[in-house]
Amino acid sequence: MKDVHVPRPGETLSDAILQHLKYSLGKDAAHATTTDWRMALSLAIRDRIVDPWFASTRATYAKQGKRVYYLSMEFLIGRLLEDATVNLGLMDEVAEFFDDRSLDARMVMQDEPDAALGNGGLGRLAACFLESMSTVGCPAYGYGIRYEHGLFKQSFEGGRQMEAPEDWLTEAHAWEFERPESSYRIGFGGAVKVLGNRTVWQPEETVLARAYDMPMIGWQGRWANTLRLWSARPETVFDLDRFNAGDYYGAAEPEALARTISRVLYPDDTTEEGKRLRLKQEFFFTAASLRDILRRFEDEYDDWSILPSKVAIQLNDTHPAIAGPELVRLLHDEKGMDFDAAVEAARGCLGYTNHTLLPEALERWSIELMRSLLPRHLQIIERIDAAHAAAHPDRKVVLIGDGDVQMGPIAFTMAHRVNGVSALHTGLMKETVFAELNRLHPNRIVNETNGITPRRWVLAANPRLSGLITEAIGDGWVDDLEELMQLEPMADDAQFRDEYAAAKRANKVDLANYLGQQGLAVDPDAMFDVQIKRIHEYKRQHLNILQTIALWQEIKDDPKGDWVPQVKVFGGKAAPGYVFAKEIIFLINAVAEVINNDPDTSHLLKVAYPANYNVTLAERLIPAAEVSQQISTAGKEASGTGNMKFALNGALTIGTLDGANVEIRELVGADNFFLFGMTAQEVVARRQIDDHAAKAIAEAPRLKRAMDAIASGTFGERFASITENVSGDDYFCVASDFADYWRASRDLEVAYRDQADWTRMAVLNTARSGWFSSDRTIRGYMSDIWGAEALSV
Ligand code: 26V
Repeated sequence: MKDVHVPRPGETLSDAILQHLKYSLGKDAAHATTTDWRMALSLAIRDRIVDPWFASTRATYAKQGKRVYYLSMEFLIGRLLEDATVNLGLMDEVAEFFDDRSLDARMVMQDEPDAALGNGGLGRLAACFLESMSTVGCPAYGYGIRYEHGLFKQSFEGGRQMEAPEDWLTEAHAWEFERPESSYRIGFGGAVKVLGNRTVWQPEETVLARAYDMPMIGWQGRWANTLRLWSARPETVFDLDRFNAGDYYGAAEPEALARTISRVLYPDDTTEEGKRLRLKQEFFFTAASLRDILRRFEDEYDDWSILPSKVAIQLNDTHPAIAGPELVRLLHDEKGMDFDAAVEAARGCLGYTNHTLLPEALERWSIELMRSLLPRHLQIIERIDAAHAAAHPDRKVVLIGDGDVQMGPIAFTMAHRVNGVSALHTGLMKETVFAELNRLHPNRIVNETNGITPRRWVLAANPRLSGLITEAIGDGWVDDLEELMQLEPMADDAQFRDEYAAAKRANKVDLANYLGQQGLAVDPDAMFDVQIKRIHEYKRQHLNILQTIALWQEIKDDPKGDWVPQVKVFGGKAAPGYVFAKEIIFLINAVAEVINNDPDTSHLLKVAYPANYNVTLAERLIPAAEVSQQISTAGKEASGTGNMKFALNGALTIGTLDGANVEIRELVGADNFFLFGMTAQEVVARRQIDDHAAKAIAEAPRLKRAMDAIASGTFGERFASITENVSGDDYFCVASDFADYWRASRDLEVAYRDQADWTRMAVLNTARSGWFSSDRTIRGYMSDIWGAEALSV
């Protein structure tokens, strides 16, 4: 997209939009489509970002301080126009502009493609961090991959998940600037040669990494950082000889092969798939980012030993963990630094965040794969492993073992700080996966509990609540979220509660209308209960649906009873290869089909499962939610971040003592949180009991009845894989937690009947959740891990 319009000083936003419509897009207002308006608005907003963006870069250079580089395979940024508009304080002006033309600003903004360059929590966290780093003035760059296709689009056919490719780049957007001058040659394979006293890697295959930059503007436009995404392209675009010989497909082959690397996001957040391509993607973006980082350093300094005082590199999970060996290779092989000094310098720069304890998600690569793609890195890893062994002769942990290169231990040994993402998770890291490494390096593991950006997740997503809060306590809360504490006394103020409840009710009406458009009528006065996240056994959507079936059965026994009408909302995608998760989706849809069409109960209980859950849908669901389902098997959810979004927006949590639920409960108060289930320790003990699931089912007649209904075909298919799993091995303890979950669910309903008290608890959730701002998290990383200072322009 060429921007041919140059903004003039003093030009109003509305002039700028019209100018762009005319001169950048070549359209006149009478014939402009929604996309034309959206692009004209985007360009006008973008013009207002460029100056603060340049000013931030200048301030960063002038200060010569430490810069932060956040390396992540995923950035689930969603739509950017609304974020940018809100952060520049231009929302009212934009709304007015479109009002005047009988257009709806929100609709215009929702025309933007939702960039789904991530799978779930880890990618969305990276996006919140980008926004917070800009808001607090942390000089930082995000580095990732410019996937042509983000996370697949989900639809349902006969209740089953279907996947279609996502295509965000085919739709126009205004946020990226191509940087052809920033291209690096990235190699794979080949051989390692020793030339004199130097070791040289001679790759056999190379691709180019080309940079695309997106500005990330912070609150009130105070600071803007850059998200730099790498796109893979061939060194030779085209094989002319093959073309001339009539081999047209063959002629295009080099291009197709190279581009494959940045073609598509891996849609799996638990298993290691497509290993070779995945490792290539990881090395591709990590190597390009490191070259860029060193190039910038070299422009300013000539002493490699000060690298750790100028550069902090954060590894978002092990996906960029090859950064350790690659940085050592660059410093030692290419810059001539002594090997041990290179290792020390690399470690001084690197930090590693762990996001999961699930064994199947811990990355390992076979030695053969590593040798064939990254032969020099394998040697470097062997040497680092040997040095570690020499320093700790009694150590059992190895970087290469069981035929595999172990990325977790590599990330750990190559980082000066390793962090978990909630207090519980960090504790479990110390006791389990990294127990020995923690003993050898006792001060390396730190905790940085996750957070979420209040600009997107309250201010932009929930304008009704935001307006009410600002009216009550001013707008300081937007960048100092703990100011929400001032709302606490208002929990006892009947008038404030009424206004708070009215905002929630209006959000529920919006959601009811949206679901209505999709063919599901729901009562906006029912209790809105929401579980949105990736579908996974440990997250236990099947526990929720079993409880829903049991509730439906009880209502059917006594349809005239005094029930709390409720809408159970599910949202989420399953990895395409994750058969059990897809079965859970099928079961939820099958149950919905029966319950929603049951004339005895459908006024009391509905199940909604809108397809294609993404950031945009989350922004719709969370403000309307009254109950937040956070029901993972304790010890399995590293943190969760949805749980924080719900609490801030005034939904009450029903949850286990898992991940950040623990901290949410401590902060909002145990009385304002519906706790159930076993602790992480109890789960481990429970699994030792023979037939624990069968025993639990024998003691929970409601669960038995719900399972029998499934098995007898009440919902069409019999879903044997699910019932057999829950009554058999039941690793995730669905059966053992069921009875207590049922109890807590009924407690919720009792509480819901007292609307004034419910609202009081909701207000307290909002008031006491300010600590979960990602601004707080980022400040924690800056002081505990990065040693970086905030700047301002
Ligand atoms: C692993 C893999 C394996 C190969 C294929 C692609 C892929 C993509 C992602 C992952 C790791 C996923 C780890 C993850 O997303 N963890 C989540 O991180 C959130 C942010 O810290 C946290 O709130 C969630 O509890 C945690 O599950």
